[in-house]
Order: sequence, then structure tokens, then C-alpha cells
Amino acid sequence: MTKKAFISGITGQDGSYLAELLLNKGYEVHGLIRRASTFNTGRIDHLYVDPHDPDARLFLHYGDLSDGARLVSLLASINPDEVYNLAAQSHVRVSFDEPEHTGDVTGVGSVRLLEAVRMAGIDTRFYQASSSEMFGASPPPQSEATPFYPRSPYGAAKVYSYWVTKNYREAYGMFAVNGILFNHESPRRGETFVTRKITRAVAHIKAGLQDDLWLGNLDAVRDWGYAAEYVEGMWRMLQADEPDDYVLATGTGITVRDFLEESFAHAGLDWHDYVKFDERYLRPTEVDALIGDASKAEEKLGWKATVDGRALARLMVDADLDAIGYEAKPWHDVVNLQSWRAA
Ligand code: NDP
Ligand code: GDR
Repeated sequence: MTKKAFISGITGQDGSYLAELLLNKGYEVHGLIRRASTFNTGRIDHLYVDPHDPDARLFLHYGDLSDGARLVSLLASINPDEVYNLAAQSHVRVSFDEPEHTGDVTGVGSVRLLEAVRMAGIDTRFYQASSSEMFGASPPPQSEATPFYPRSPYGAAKVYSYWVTKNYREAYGMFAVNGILFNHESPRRGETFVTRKITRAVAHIKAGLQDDLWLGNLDAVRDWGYAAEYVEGMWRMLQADEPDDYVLATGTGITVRDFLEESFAHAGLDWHDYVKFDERYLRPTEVDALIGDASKAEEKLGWKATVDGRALARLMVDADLDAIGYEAKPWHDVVNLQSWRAA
């Protein structure tokens, strides 16, 4: 029997890697997408097959985590074996600008989906995209046993989702798990998260298309891993014998400044020449240091990260150079690229 998965947030970074992983494993994948006035499926277009094709295994459905009735009817008609709740207003800085919306989607949205599973009366396993932001001010290393101390409306909304997922597990015997994931990045990372903002700027500066890079706090420490590896961990959590909560992380932390240095140096540039400070990118309350202890996931799920923050910086710079058509070869200089663009 073909397994069916339902993914909210399929158009996001993680959703796209997870859809790829599940399709490769033979799943039929159903994704929730928001109606937008322009196409928002760029990250999954390469997976799309016309639904009229008898071999199609990826199906997209309009819906929104703010619309509970739609979630109930969708889940009842799809009857998935696994539900992955990846949808969220996921930007921490933006959550200070839009706290109510963030609470509604990133917090209450999770209970809408859990309740939809219950009301649809389906037997399914549920994954909640919990976050290291829940630890906030609790000092590293952070593990499943570390107390939560969120420092943003986003972090607080994720704490609510964490507890409500755990509550549905205990109250209704649902196979519902929290993956507490530390920062994970990739060439598909949204352009306003700091890693991608940096690597994209490196490529544009190298190509002579950008002069400056405006950033906020460079002292924050993050445990950056590679998103393609983290979605494998999500899947493994739902294949376990018992539902449980797991941290996924690399176990090493570097500062934003370190990531900057590695990214610029990889392209033969010195970041000091380009980076400027803009207080708009500061947060009213910052999370100073996140470094995860993922030993439980290694022991129980056999999951381990292999790409650390510095390797990730190099990988992302290469991808961003490729994306603008810049071949990172010594003989291919900026002048050539500019003439290529003009052609
Ligand atoms: P993205 O921001 O890349 O993707 C978020 C997804 O949620 C998009 O598909 C977006 O749709 C969708 N979405 C937003 N609002 C709604 C809504 N109201 N209804 C339905 N869908 C909605 O996030 P990531 O892929 O990076 O992260 C996936 C999940 O994991 C998120 O919940 C995030 O908070 C969490 N997380 C991420 C970590 C990371 O480092 N990446 C670490 C820990 C947790 P659209 O494309 O239309 O905007
Ligand atoms: P984060 O990621 O808040 O950890 O949340 P982000 O990349 O936004 O910030 C990381 C650190 O970089 C500092 N910073 C800047 N950040 C941004 N976005 N833009 C800047 O210009 C800038 N300058 C410095 C920030 O202050 C911060 O300390 C991500 C999201 O994916 C969440 O959804 C997820 O839950 C957590 O990771 C784990």
C-alpha cells in the first residue's frame, strides 16, 4: 500500500526537501498551499507532475492554517498516514512586527491542525515543527530536558504548539511528536534569514551587482545545520515505535560574524569592506546562544548531522554564485560576468 503524507508549509524550505524525500521513498504527497496573487511554488516546481498523469504522486490543495474547517475536510478526504505541520510565520524579527498574526498561525494554527486530525477521525502520525527558539534565554547546550524561555512572539507561539502537541499525545493517545530543530539552512533558505542574506550578498558583490550588506547583531551564536539532512530526522521521528520529542542539531555553534567571515573568504573577499550596521535588524529581545545536544536523536533514531555551519556557508555561497550564473573559477572574473549579463 502506498503511504500518504500531508505537509503544511510544503512551499517553504523544509517542506520542499521533505516532499522530495517522501516522493523518493514512494509516498503519495499532499501539500497545503496558500492562494497568492503570484505563484509561490518555486521551491517545489521541479517535483510537480500534472495531476492528470497516472504517475502523479504530488497533489497540492489550497488552504490556510487560519481556516480550521478547511483543514478538517481536507484531512478527511485525503486520510493521510502522516501529517507534518511545517507551516508557520517563521521569521523571528517579523514576529515582533506581527505578534498577533504570528500567534494565530504559528501557535493556534497547530491546534487547528491537531483538532482537524481528531475531528476527521483519521488514524495518523503527527509531526510538529518545534524550534530551538523555545529555549531562548536558557544557556547552551540545550537538550530535550532544557527549560523553555522564549524571547519573541514567535518563540512563545512555538512553545504553545509544543505543549498542545504533547497534550494531544497524552489526552487522545495520538502519535504526535515534536522535532525541536536548531537552525537549518540551505540554498533554498528564505532570502531574509541571515545565512542566505549573507551568501546571496557575497554572490552579488562578487559579481559587481551589490556594494553593501546591512546587518544587525553579529555576536549571536547559532548551531547551523543543513536542511536536507534535518528532514530525514523528521521522517525518522514518525517511524519510531513510540511517539517522543527530539532535538536535531549539529552540536557546534558559531557566531554570525564567523559565518560572515567564512562566506566572504570563500569568494576571496574581506567582509569588513562591505558590511554595515543597521539597527532595524536588531530584535527587542535577542537569543544570544543556541547550541544543541542531539545525542537522543543519535541514540534512538540513528540520526546525526554531518554538515556544520562553516561547510554550510561554503555550500550556500557556491549555490548563490551558480544561481546568478557566476562560475566560481579563477579565470572567470567579474568583468566577464558583467559582459555576459549585458549580452
Ligand atoms: P519557511 O518560512 O521557509 O516556510 C514556511 C511555510 O509555511 C511556507 O510554505 C509558507 O507558505 C507556509 N505558511 C505560512 N503561513 C501560513 C498559513 N497561514 N497557512 C498555511 N501555510 C502557511 O520555513 P522553514 O521551511 O524554514 O521552516 C519550516 C517550519 O519549521 C516552520 O514552522 C519553522 O517555524 C520551523 N522551524 C524552522 C527552522 C529553520 O531553521 N528553518 C528551525 C526550527 C523550526 P508561503 O510559501 O505561501 O509563504
Ligand atoms: P533565527 O534566524 O532568528 O535564529 O530564526 P535568523 O537567520 O533570522 O537570525 C539569526 C541571527 O542573526 C542575527 N542577525 C540577523 N538576522 C536577520 N534575519 N537579518 C539580519 O540582517 C541580521 N543581522 C544579524 C539575528 O539577530 C539572529 O541572532 C530561525 C528561523 O528559521 C526560525 O523559524 C527557527 O525557529 C529558528 O531559526 C531556529
